[in-house]
This record gives sequence, C-alpha cells and structure tokens, in this order.
Amino acid sequence: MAEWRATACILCECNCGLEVELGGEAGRHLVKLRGDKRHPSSQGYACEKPHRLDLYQHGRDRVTSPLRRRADGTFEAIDWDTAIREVAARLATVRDTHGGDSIFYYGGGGQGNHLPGAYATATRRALGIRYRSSALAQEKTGEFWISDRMMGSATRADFDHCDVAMFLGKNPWHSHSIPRARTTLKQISQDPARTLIVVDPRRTETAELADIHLAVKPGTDAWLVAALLAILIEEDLIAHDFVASHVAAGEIAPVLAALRAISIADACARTGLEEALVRRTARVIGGARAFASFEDLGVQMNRNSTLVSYLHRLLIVLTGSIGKPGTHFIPTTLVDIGNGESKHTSPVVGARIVGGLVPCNVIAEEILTDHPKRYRAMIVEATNPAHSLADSKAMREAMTSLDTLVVIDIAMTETARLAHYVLPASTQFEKAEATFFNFDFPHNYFHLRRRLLAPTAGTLPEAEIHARIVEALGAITDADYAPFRAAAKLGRRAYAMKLMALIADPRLGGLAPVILYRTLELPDDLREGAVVFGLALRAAMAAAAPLARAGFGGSPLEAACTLFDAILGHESGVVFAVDEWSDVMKRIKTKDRKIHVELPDLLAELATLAQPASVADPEFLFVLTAGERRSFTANTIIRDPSWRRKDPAGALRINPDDAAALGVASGQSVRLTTRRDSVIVPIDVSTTMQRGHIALPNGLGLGYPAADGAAGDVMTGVAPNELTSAGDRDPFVGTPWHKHVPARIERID
Ligand SMILES: Nc1nc2c(c(=O)[nH]1)N[C@H]1C(S)=C(S)[C@@H](COP(=O)(O)OP(=O)(O)OC[C@H]3O[C@@H](n4cnc5c(=O)[nH]c(N)nc54)[C@H](O)[C@@H]3O)O[C@H]1N2
Ligand SMILES: Nc1nc2c(c(=O)[nH]1)N[C@H]1C(S)=C(S)[C@@H](COP(=O)(O)OP(=O)(O)OC[C@H]3O[C@@H](n4cnc5c(=O)[nH]c(N)nc54)[C@H](O)[C@@H]3O)O[C@H]1N2
Ligand code: SF4
Ligand SMILES: [Mo]
Repeated sequence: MAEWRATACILCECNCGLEVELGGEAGRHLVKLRGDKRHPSSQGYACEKPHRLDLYQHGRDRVTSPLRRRADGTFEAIDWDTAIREVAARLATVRDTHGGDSIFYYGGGGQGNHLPGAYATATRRALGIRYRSSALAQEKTGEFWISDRMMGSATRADFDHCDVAMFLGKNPWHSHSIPRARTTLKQISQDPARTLIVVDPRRTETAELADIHLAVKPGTDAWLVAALLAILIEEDLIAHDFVASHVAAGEIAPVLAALRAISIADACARTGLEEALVRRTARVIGGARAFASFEDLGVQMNRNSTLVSYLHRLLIVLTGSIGKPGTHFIPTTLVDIGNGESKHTSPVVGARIVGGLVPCNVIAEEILTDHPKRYRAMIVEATNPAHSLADSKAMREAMTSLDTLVVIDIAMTETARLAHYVLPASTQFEKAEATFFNFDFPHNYFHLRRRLLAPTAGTLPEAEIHARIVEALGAITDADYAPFRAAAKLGRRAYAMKLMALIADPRLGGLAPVILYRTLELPDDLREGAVVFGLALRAAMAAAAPLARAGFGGSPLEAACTLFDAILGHESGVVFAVDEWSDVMKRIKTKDRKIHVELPDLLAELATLAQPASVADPEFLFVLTAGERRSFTANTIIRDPSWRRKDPAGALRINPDDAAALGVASGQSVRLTTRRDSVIVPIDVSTTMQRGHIALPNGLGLGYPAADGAAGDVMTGVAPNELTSAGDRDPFVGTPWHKHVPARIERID
C-alpha cells in the first residue's frame, strides 16, 4: 500500500491541502496528488494546477551548488563555506562603507513559501537593512494604505454566507484567492436567492456564472463605483444606522456631498454600461442582506487604482457590510501581513512606503542614479523581479549595476542569471514550510507542512542560509545560543520564558528567528518551523480569546506552548482561532475606533473624474492586459513549459471584430507593440474580449533548458514586463498599470 503524505499546493496563495504519494527514482518523485480532506480550509478541494507539481521539484534548471559570477559573466560552482563567507564579507563592506540603508532586501516568499522572509528578518537586522519590498508593493499596497487609514486594518469577505457577491477586477475561477473558489462560485450562481456580480471587461469564466456582468470599458472602474455610490445616495439605500454608530462624527457629510456631485449619467457613459444596468446593480447591493466583495488586479493594477480601493471601501461601509455573517471581517492571524511602518518614504525618489514596502516600480530608478542614497547591494529571495516587475529591461540594467546581488532561489531564474552569487535553496517539499495567506473566519487555521524529501545535495533551506550569514557577520555567537540551548533542555515552557525576555534585548531581539532555529529542539522534518513558535507566542499575547475558543487557553505561555504543539502535531493544518462576528467592529484599530471615511486627498482625486476623458494616443489604440491568470499559469513557480496543458504558447486574446479588421485568425501571429517594446505573438480570437481590449497571460516568457540537453534555452510565450513601463504607476502608492498598457497590433505576412 502506497503511503499518502500531507502537504500543500504551492501554486497560489490558497495553499490547498494536498496528499501526495512519493515514488519513481529513489522515491523522490511526487507521483500522485489529491486534495486533502483533512485540511481545515480546502477540505479536499484542489484545482487542475497541482497535478504535475513534480515538474517544480525536478525542474531542469534547479541550482544544486552555490554559484559565483566570474569576470566574464559565466558562473562557477563554489562550496557553501566560501559562498557564505564571501557574501557576508561583501555585504558587510557595503554596509560599512555606505550604511545598511544602501542594501535592499526584496522578496521573502512566494505563493506557498513564507518562512524565508521570517528568517531573513535576522539577516536584515544583522546588516542594518532599512529598505525592503516584495510583490505586495505592486498589487496590494493601495488597498492596505486605504484600509489602514479608514479602519486601521484590512478586511476580507465571507463568500460562503453572503447573498450578494461582487468580484471587482478579479477572476477567481482561475485565480482563486478564496477557499474552494469554484465550488463557492457555483453555489452562489445556482442559488436563485443569491446574486453574483462580476466587474470585468472580459467575459471571464467567473463572469459566465454571474447574474450581473458589468463589462466595463477597460480602466473605467472608478466611474462605475462612483456611480454605484451616487445611486445608493440618490435612492437612499445607505445603511444609516451603521454609519451613525461606526463612522467618525462629521466625516460622512463631506463624503456624501462629494458623491452627490457625481453625474450618474456621465459616469455610466464613461464605463460604456447602460445606466439602467448600473442602477439595478446598485439596488441589488443596497438591498442585500449580506454583501461580500473582493477587488483584485483588474483594478489594483489599473488607472485610478488607489481611488478605486477607496470607493470600494466606501461601498462596503455605506452599505453597512462589515461585522455580520456574509459580509466583511477582520480575521485573527498568526502573522500580520503588510504591517510595516508607513510613515517614511524611499531614499531617492521619496516614494510613499506602505506597510514597510518600497513601491516596486521605483526600485530600478533608485539604483540607476548617482544619488548618494542609492541602493548599492540587493538580496533577492524567492521571487523573480527581473521577470515580474515593470520594465524588465530597466530591472536588468539596475541589478547588473549593483555592487553585489545575492539571489536565493531554487532555479536559475531570470534574476539569478544576473547575480554575483546564487545561493541554492531546497524546494518547498525538501523543508518545512507554512501557509501565511490564511484569512478564514470565524475559524482560522494554520498549516505547517512537513518536509517530504531530504534536501537535494548542494542545497540548503533558507533558515540555514540566514543562520549561517548572521553567524558569518559575527552578529551572533555560540555563547549567545548557550542559554537558549540550556532552557530547551528544561522544556518548552522554560524556553518560552527565555524567549519572552529576548524580545526586549536590543542586540539579540531582532535575531530571534535564527536563535529559535538554532536552539529549539524539533524533529528533522519540522526543523524550519522553529520560527512559528515566536509567532504562536505573539498570537497568544495578542489574541487570547480567539485562541482560547479554539482550545488554546490559559496563560499566554501555556496557550503558546499548546498551540505550537498542535501546529507541530497536525500535518494537515489546525484551527488555531475561533472568532465571533461581534468581535469584528472591536478590531477597528483607528485611534478612536471609528471608521474614517473622509480622506481629503482621495476626495480631491474623485473630483477629477468629472474632467473630460483624455484622448487615446492614435499610435496605441488597443488596451493591453499584460499578465492575466489562466488555467495553466502560476507566476513563475513552474518553469517547465510542458506543464501547460492548455494555451501552451500563451496566446494574445483578441475580439473577433478586431481580428477580422486586421485580417488575422486564431493561431496566426501578430506583432504587438507598446511604448517599451515590440514582440511577435500568436493570437486567440475570443468572443470573451470586448473590442479594443487584448490580453496576454501572466508568467510566460521564461528561459528553460531543452529536454535533449541542447545548448541554449527554449523560450515559450511573451514575458509581459518586456512591454511595460515603470513610470505607468499610481500617483499615491506607485502600483503599476499592467492591466492598461497602450498597445498596437500589426499583421505580419
Ligand atoms: N492560475 C493562476 N492563479 C493565480 C496566479 C497565477 O499566476 N495563475 N497568481 C496569483 C496572484 S499572485 C494573484 S495577485 C492573483 C490575482 O488574481 P486576479 O486579480 O483575478 O488575476 P488577473 O487575471 O491578473 O486579473 C483579473 C481580471 O482583471 C480583469 N481586468 C482587466 N482590465 C480590467 C479593468 O479595467 N477593470 C476590471 N474591473 N477588470 C479588469 C481581467 O480581464 C482579469 O479577468 O491570482 C493568484 N492566482
Ligand atoms: N505584467 C505583469 N507583471 C506581473 C503581474 C501581472 O499581472 N502582470 N502579476 C504580479 C503579481 S500579482 C505577483 S504576486 C508577482 C509574482 O512574481 P514574483 O514575486 O517574482 O514571484 P514568482 O514568479 O512566484 O517567483 C517565485 C520565485 O521563487 C522561487 N522559488 C520557488 N520555491 C522556492 C523556495 O522554496 N525557496 C526559494 N528561495 N525560492 C523558491 C521560484 O523559482 C521563483 O523564482 O508578479 C507580478 N508581475
Ligand atoms: S486553488 Fe491554488 S492552491 Fe488550490 S490547488 Fe489550485 S492552484 Fe493549488
Ligand atoms: Mo500577486
């Protein structure tokens, strides 16, 4: 009988629980995979993407030895001791010459791996690194910034119990982001008492299921949401009681006045939608028993993105859609995502830092300058910015101009190819890993996955890499570890006491992740989970009641110890917090515990919607969505192109009338040109596209070694960011406008 082992899918942030059967050569292949019914959130659900995860584990471009760049640009394999010594020495030199704030840290995790970032906090501390970022700062920082100002916290939505669901610029059929997405979407769609609203220029798979599909003209969501709000006010569909109890005094009147000034007819005309349809939608939302809504990249990577995030939140607040089942909630989490400081700005261009993250779109600019405060070295971990950030050409130029670039990855990615040093990590099946993007409510869970396979020879888990770097920097010594090792011998409680005292230690406090990893005694297949003990301790202090309801009561010390044991003991994940809907409004973290709706800068931006529409550049009459989620896309996590069973070439989607006008048919290639570059790409003529709108998939255009060992790489599809510009970004938080790239198409004969 084959043995099924518990793990999780690493291809999107849901991290559905999986069971895997190992086999093949040396038992190191993931031969069979199925949804894990014991997983508290996914409950056996899985989509089509994980079935060949073995292609991730056994990529032909895995790196299996530390690499050092030679003067001629080629790489040589070096041993780990040399690699760590040289990396530490070079970074220490940059720090000692130019200060820790000249070293930039980017990444820390992907869709399924989050522990690297937790351990990297120690490396950052040891090097005095001040500036950092991650992919979140090219998608979610607008939403974070607005939510933080309005409520002091981000909210999530309860699609299991809503009667009206809205997806604004999101296609969860393919992108998921909510538990068991397809099942949930079908349930809402099939229930005559529930309404599914989808706002998307394309008739997506989600839109096909919708009761109301608002096929806005690309980039006009601000006018749509403003019109919805204006109609709610005009038709008096506002939740007055909720507003009176929860909105800060005096703030609602100016907001209502600003929204009353919106011309509903004009705003609807901008979106290309019939006013009657928009009015019907507003009435459905205003009349909902429970309204749940989710905004994503279609609006967050688009014009007016921060304004849309603001208007979207106003829609939630003015309909009273927070704090009751089927609406929006603030979950208890073990990890605070996006909680960094938002008060300072980036050193060269002075860009707003939200949640501690420098906007991704300014990174290249902050390297390619002679400004004394420029970034001179970079650590890039578990992310592929040379491919995923706007303007790949500028990113490549910036990264190759650094004094030192260290890349920690499992594969020879577009970014790793630019590095001075590549430090090869073990895969997510070769170490313990954890899910961090779990926001379930009222029962939230935590999933610490066990290692399934011994690390591939020559690779190390990030926990070990960071511990070695911190030690090589001389920031920590064996003498520092000794009291913790002694406490560990006395048991978990004694250890926890020692750890609590560490928090206040100015020198060692910031190095806690490495101390935990080196001194907490754990079984081999859970070793990298050490840092989770620190998270459990913090949660036990911050969220005693939800933890107690989940069975982890007693003193914070007791709760942390029993919770950590439960996390270690439940290989498919464990419910760690049980919330109550009545707690939600108490989690509004603004100073006065009220919701702040009057944001003057955003109201000023709102007023600009009345200005005449700008005229499109006649050179570029198409709007390109550069990077769309499809059936077989998963950022750049699986690099082997044979993984994609559908749409293998990554076709450009185009409306039939546009294709006819150009005289091209599906399968034929066209030249696609933006202000930044020109590429050749096959097209897929699709009735789901509206005229003037074209779409390229996300995550293609990766170099991959040929199967027959032939020299050079095979490249499949277009890398979207060869076509994008870093300057096309949101004025408030710098997020890119990847869904709105002006483009031109020409027939090639
Ligand atoms: N299969 C798959 N799933 C994934 C990922 C993946 O790579 N592949 N990546 C994961 C990640 S990192 C993320 S952040 C999420 C993102 O998840 P989504 O945001 O759902 O992903 P996208 O497909 O990029 O964009 C969503 C939709 O925006 C629409 N859109 C384009 N222009 C506009 C517009 O002007 N207005 C509106 N309202 N909509 C517009 C597109 O037509 C598209 O359907 O997906 C996650 N899940
Ligand atoms: N034009 C355009 N650009 C986009 C988007 C778009 O829609 N359009 N979407 C954007 C979005 S929302 C996101 S989130 C980003 C995602 O882009 P990135 O942040 O670059 O993330 P991934 O492509 O997932 O890269 C993950 C990297 O981690 C490596 N990896 C996998 N497992 C491990 C491990 O265990 N340890 C280590 N150290 N490395 C590992 C993989 O090999 C890969 O190089 O892309 C963004 N870029
Ligand atoms: S929904 Fe996401 S995590 Fe779940 S199986 Fe599909 S890709 Fe994997
Ligand atoms: Mo993302």
